[in-house]
Amino acid sequence: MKLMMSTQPEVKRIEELRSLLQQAGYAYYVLDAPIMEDTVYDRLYRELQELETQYPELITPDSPTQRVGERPATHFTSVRHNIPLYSLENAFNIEELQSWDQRWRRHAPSQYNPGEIEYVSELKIDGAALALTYENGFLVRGATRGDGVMGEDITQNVRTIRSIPLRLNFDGLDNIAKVEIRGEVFLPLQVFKDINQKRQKAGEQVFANPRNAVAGTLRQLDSRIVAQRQLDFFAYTLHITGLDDSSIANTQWEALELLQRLGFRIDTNHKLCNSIAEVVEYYQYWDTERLNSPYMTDGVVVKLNTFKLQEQLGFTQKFPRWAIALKYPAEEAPTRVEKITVNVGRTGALTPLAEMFPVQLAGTTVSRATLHNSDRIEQLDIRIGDTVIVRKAGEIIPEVVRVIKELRPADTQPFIMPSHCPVCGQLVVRETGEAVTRCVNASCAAILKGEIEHWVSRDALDIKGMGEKLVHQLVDKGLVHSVADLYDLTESSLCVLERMGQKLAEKLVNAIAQSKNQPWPRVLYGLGIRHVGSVNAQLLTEKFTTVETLTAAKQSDIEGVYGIGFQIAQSVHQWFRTPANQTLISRLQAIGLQLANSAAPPTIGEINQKLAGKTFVVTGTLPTLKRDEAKALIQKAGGKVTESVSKKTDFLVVGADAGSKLDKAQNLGISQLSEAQLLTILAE
Ligand code: 0OX
Repeated sequence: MKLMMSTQPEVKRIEELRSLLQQAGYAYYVLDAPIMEDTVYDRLYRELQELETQYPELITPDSPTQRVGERPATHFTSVRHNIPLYSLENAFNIEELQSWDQRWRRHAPSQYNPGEIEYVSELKIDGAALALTYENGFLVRGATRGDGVMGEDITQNVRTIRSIPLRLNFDGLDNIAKVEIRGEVFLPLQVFKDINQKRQKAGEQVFANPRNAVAGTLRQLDSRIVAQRQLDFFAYTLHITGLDDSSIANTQWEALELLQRLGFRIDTNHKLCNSIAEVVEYYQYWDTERLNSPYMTDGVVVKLNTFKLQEQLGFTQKFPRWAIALKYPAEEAPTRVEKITVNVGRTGALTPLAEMFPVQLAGTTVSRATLHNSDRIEQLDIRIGDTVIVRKAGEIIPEVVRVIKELRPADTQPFIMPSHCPVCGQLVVRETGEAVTRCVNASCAAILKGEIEHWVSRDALDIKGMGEKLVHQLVDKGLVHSVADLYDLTESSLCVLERMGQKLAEKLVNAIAQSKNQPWPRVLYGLGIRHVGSVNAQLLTEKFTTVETLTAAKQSDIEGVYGIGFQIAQSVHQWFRTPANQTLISRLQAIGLQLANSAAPPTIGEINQKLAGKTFVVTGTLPTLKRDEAKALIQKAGGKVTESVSKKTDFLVVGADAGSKLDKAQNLGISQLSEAQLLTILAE
């Protein structure tokens, strides 16, 4: 890349792009009210990236392109918190909440009128606490709680969280030299579910709950992986240094408002309560309502509202006296294990499942729970016939927490992992040092079904209409013995299946044929190589742009890819060394699947001339662009911009409060475009 000296227009354009992207990111991730389409965002982002590559001296730490680090960290350093991060005292029932309310009053100065106390009730988000330091408005540090005194510096990972501003919105607040913001990092339940689904498909261990997934993600050394996980953040408190912050916020209520002004997301379900009875009402309301929430909550945090009172009360050894967490009871229930069955997954792993007498938990009926592997069964000492406690919270897979040994009947049966695969009958293998027992028969129907389900799944070849039932039928009827056989299916061969009409068969054959256009990273992911999820597939295909180069690669070459560790490299290398897999690749190649990256997408320069020959007039106040910015975008794309509307005008770009130009354009029947439409055309 040839580096050049920047000139005024480039400086201006870079600033313009940054501001646009920051506004769009804020609207999307904090306000949850997008102002531009993804394609437009991507296009503007790419333009900024290209300009910054040309003029690296213009890169600033708050640029939206600077969220993901260049290279993985080797370790995290320990950092001392300027102000300790206290944890919260827990109350497990309303009596304990009331007793806290009595207790803090004994420490309060006498001028407080007991009847005039305000509490702020907040939902207790189940994630990980995070301390963010901003200096002169810029994010300089993100640290975990650790033991409350020392935490870990995870700034590189924190920067990838899109709802955390890299620069504060200092509208009228620019005298804040240093501020520490605290809050909770969490994973929305849907994202958590998707991550686990992908991990399961990639043969990786699933996270037990969103909190573990957050903790595991924040500890990732590779910030590119963190960026993929879509962590989110709610701020709940702030400490300003070097300024009498009481002038800005005197109460927790005002602090939450201030955090929003500074550009943070807060959980807006908080409520100002005037009595403990109101707090209890809030707690009871959210006990059921929280089941509809898109993120996990495990209680209510109650805080005394005024900072003055908080200061006067101070802290005990461990907790603030002015706050408490009132927890919801965990969703647990006793039931009986009726039998233990064994499921065989795509990777051949045998997973024992407890089949239980159905119980109601977290609003659903639970009759099955994973027991993970035989070690886990041994640890918990579960026997068929035992009464056990099962737990389920939100979307989490139910799990057996413990056995109630006191209730164990005399005739319980221990579980013995089968020596042969329950599906194909072949001997199973448990390698030394591994917890998992596997079927290693490559033509086992269970493995084959899993492989095909994975191949057709949304993130892989995305073959619409190929559900689990259909895949099972195809394998059971012997129509498909490998993913490559899908491409030999015809309408007539499909018509032998149950409930398969001519129309549906035709649709499926088309969908299968369409999948030949799916790009190389998806195909690689679809192969279902252990440890190769969609992120790793993307990373690998960036370096190995063809299947030939990946097949020929040494294990050390694969390990040399940014983000790919020893275990993944070994798995990929072995996969391509296996003769049966090489045969599969040859067949897929002959079928015409994309086993190489196609030419790079056109650059901005190449697609720029799309408005050539068209004349535009811009009028009114546009939602995000200044009129000059819109004009510059049009001109850059080859369009001509004039000041007045005439018969020669092709399009009028209209914003709010447009005046006579709009009237004239309407009279002349000239097409009108909103800003969003213009940006879409530019991005298409
Ligand atoms: C939460 C949460 C945690 C501030 C000082 C002591 C506790 N998990 O949602 N902590 C706090 O407050 C801190 N608020 C919350 N909402």
